[in-house]
Amino acid sequence: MSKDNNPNKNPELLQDADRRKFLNTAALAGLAGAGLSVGLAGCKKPEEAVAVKAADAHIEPGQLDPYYGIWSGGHSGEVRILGIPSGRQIKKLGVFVPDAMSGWGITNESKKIMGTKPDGSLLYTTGDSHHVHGSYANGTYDGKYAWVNDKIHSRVARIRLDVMECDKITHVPNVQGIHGIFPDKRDPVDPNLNRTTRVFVGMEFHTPLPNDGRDLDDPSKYGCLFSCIDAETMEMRWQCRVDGNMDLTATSFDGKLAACNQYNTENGAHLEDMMSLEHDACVFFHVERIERAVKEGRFTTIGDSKVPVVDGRKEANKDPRAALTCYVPVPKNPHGVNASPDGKYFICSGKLSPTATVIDLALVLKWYNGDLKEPRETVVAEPELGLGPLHTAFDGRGNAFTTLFLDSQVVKWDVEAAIKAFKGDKAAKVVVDRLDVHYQPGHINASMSETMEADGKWLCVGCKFSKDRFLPVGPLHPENEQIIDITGEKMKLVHEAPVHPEPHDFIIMTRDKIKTRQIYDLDEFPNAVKEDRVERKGNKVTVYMTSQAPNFGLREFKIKRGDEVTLVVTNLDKVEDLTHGIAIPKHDINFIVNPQETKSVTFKADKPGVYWIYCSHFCHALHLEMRSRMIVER
Ligand code: K7E
Ligand code: CUA
Ligand code: CA
Repeated sequence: MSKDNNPNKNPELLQDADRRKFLNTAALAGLAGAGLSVGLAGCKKPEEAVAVKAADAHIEPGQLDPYYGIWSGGHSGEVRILGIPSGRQIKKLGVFVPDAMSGWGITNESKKIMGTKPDGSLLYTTGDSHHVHGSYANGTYDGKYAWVNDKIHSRVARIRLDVMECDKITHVPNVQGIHGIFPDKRDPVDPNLNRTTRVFVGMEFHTPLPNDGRDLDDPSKYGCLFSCIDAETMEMRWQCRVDGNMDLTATSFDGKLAACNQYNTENGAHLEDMMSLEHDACVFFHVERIERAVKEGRFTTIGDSKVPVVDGRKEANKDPRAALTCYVPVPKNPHGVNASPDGKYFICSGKLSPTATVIDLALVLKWYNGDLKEPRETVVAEPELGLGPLHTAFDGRGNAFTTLFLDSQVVKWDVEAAIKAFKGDKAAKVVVDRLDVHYQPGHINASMSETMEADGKWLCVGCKFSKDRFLPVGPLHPENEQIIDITGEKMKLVHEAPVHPEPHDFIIMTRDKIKTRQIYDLDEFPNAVKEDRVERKGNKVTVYMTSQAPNFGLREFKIKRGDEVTLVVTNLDKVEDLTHGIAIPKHDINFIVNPQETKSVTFKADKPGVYWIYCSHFCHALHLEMRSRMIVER
């Protein structure tokens, strides 16, 4: 590629249709450093952008949004609950990181879920939440759970949607950088299990296996594992070793297949090595066969881990009729794999190729039957969409919506037309509409898009850069979640909202899917306080204290310097939203107790003096007066 053709220097080239294939050439290696940000130069000024008609998404004061949005928080480690289409943030959950407002990571109960070091402190105080997906029954959300992955520490968290709190976190062994996650939608064998029973996660970063100091500088010996977790117990079921890495994950509606797109089939350790091939892959997993292999003992284990590991590498899976995995070639460094709501296709975006690859799931099963020669024969369309395609959503009427990171656009395209065009039909009209978004979109999702009930109403686009869209707040800008009306032929941008960096992914479900609880049940907590009191065993002191607005059950209590104190608090209030906070100065304790809930903390009383335990959550006209005295004797 000559200098002038470098779109980094010459951004208008991005509009030139003949050059759109440029990312598909080996010359890309030369662009490596700056290439992926070229699109920034092509951003339009807001006044040139498609007209914004705010009324369409406006929710009147006092009105409820018709949809819940469940948003990941990226390196904030959180999950957020939004109302859609207003884009209003309703709740934030710490999940992988401490959050004083909710007491997440500060109470004994939350620490037990998050994991601790031998000294009782949190194992990790950072997280990187990427992908959120809900549990299924009968092909749609059942509103029971959502799962989210932590890329940095390879954890999978489950969120109970009735209380919108995390209730379990699984530390996936043997892996680094788990990225794609998806629950299955039904059991592959048992027709009675038409609901989620497993959660799959793909490993993005290949490492030595086990990663214990062996094979340090020999990437050819590194490996990646696809992991399966039991959705109910959250225990590991099995892992499957693959060639190459794994990025995003998708599952089929019949429960038979799971898949991950792969951008580094080269097994490269450096960026330019990861881009050397024109095709990477989408690797499919035959769930039933893998579980049969585990049952029959055809597995190994890695290091100290007892989790069965089956071999899904190409060499061991040459016979399609016995294969556990199928590698479908996809151009080039693809990103994103999404299941169409009709259950027929998985779509991988090309990222460095301007295409999306449509893979027919019935043909993948045919390949596993030995009825196809090559895995590539499962590809039924590969339309050219624009530069930097990443993620795809659906409207349930046969259209797909793909983000174009470099073009700063969403492209709406007709999947069946793309299939016709692939077969040679020159009249097929594949691209239906294009819309500029602001700017550089990553994830995209539509209302109910990941279910068979995709309703084609709202499309949300997670724009990675907001640039000039909001009041400037210093070098770091918020991200921009844009909301698009997709009920018509043309997309209509109707709303945008700044969000704290950086959500990666989100799902949008009708609000009737989720039934939330108003208050907890006292009996759910075995340690619920029935009577206010202080119990001492040696230097271990347990303080049992109730709260009922505007009083704590103990006006004061005395302990001795050096005591190990466990404070157990039960909130006896029975009114929803009547939450109390427990804050203890100089002891780094600050958490809330919801109505009829019990929480506890354990700490060392090492500073003699008087400490006012005060209510930190506004609860009552006498909220400021709601205090208890902790007296630490010397
Ligand atoms: Cu889902 Cu951001 Cu982890 Cu794509 S990734 S953009
Ligand atoms: Cu109790 Cu404020
Ligand atoms: Ca590659």
